[in-house]
Amino acid sequence: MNISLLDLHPTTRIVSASRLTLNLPRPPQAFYRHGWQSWSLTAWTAPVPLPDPRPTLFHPMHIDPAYAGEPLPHGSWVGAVRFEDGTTVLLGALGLESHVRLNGDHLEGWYESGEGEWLLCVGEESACFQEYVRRLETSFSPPGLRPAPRVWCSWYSLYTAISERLLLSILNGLGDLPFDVFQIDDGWQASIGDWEANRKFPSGMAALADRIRASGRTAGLWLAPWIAVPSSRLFREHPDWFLRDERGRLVSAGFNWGEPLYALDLTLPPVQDWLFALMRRVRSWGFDYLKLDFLYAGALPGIRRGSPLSREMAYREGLRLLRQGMGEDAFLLTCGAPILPSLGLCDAMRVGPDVAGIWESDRDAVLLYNHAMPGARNALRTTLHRLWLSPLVHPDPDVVYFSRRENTLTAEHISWLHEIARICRFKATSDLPQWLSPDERQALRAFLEETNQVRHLGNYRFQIDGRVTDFSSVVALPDPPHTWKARLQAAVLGWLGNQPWVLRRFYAQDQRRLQALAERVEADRDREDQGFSKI
Ligand code: 9PG
Repeated sequence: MNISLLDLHPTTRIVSASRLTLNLPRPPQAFYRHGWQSWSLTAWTAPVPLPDPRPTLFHPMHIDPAYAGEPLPHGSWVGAVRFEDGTTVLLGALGLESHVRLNGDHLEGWYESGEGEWLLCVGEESACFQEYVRRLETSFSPPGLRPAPRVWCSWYSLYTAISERLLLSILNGLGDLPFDVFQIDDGWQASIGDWEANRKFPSGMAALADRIRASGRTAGLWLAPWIAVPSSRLFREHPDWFLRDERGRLVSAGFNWGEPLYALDLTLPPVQDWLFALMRRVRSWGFDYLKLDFLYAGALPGIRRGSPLSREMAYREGLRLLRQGMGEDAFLLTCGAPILPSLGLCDAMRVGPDVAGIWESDRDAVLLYNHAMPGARNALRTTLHRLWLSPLVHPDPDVVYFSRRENTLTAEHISWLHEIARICRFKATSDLPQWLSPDERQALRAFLEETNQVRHLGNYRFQIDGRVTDFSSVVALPDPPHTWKARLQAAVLGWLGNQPWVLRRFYAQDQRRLQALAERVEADRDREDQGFSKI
């Protein structure tokens, strides 16, 4: 179907088409590219192709791997263009497996198969996105949103170096700080795929959930239920449960924890039974807040042997099953999650890559042109471009810091993180109580207690409790490497990043660093256990 902008009267229209081309009056000034899953880059960019992020081994974790190598500026489900006078044209699908790209002065949309509905909207940027989210609401009928809890999450201070002993001392150290949820992240499980307590949790997960609940908080737990590493018992016992391609080869879900990742085939009945039982089990341990991660694995391209569902439909049915297993009363935060197929089934969704105690890594941002890697700037950039989702799901911008330990962020960076959490109304931190000075602890308490008045002033400007915060300088993207020297460096780094032995060495190094960190924290604990500052 071919539509000229001049035909767009009124300025909002719904059309059904498998492919659609919108003829623009002239090439636009900027293109809004919407990344596939939580961590994928989402931003207004120049209307030109951008390099795919490197290393390519990470593609399943960072972009929609089905569209790696797409030469034109491209996005998942929705795309928009902006002209010099600020006029925005949005093309947004109301169904799954749909894509938008900019081809000169044509904005093109297509469904991977069959046809579906599209919203076409011309006008002011925020009005167009508001209209889009209003239409999505009808398609994905989300339940009423319950308030987002205030979360203490173990990841961003201890990473995998958690243990029952350390977590209990932290729980104690948090005292009466107003956290609703105490969430245990990666590091408790026997393996990725084997969701049982490891040796560092000798009393078992139910006992720990009991202790958390006894402190008056909801117990939260992280799992990545749809992936496994080859060394896990799950993978060794059930290699036939994993997604394969048309030649019978395992489909890659990326590489992490020093190993390749593989994805479960969610359409297989034994996999479904196993997943349902897993959700029942973690609820029976006492965890009522679940952070389910690496969910993109459920929608990777592959041959699904249980039913002929398309990839995002298989994802959605898989998520529905997890939801049924955990029950409507659990709070579900999805992470690493394809955005549209998750709507209506989760309470909150990570809408950007991971925050980290660094602003931006030159290696990742410039040489690897990867904006999905952990870092405060990457997290802020993508989150800022997904705030329009907020009527349908709580956007989780990831944690904020109050402690300055193990952290190179400036006061301004830290304040931006605080402000985005206020805008999203989703407040979380991983700060260790023993690392907080009395002033920092007081500031954290005030942050958690306050309710905020937020008004969007346009572009990247917000009025929050009477002050104006402008994120304009955050969102810019660096130029892709262009000198021959930078291109060569990028190629070498990209190659190295694709070598499992290199990644294993980095992982081993990281593990040693984390071990040392855990020992330091344990030592602090022993020294300070007697007297946490109580404010
Ligand atoms: C636990 C973490 C935390 C975090 C999640 C997720 O390789 N990667 O691209 C990659 C991206 C994100 C990531 C891990 C690896 O973090 O977002 O909050 O739960 O898993 O492992």
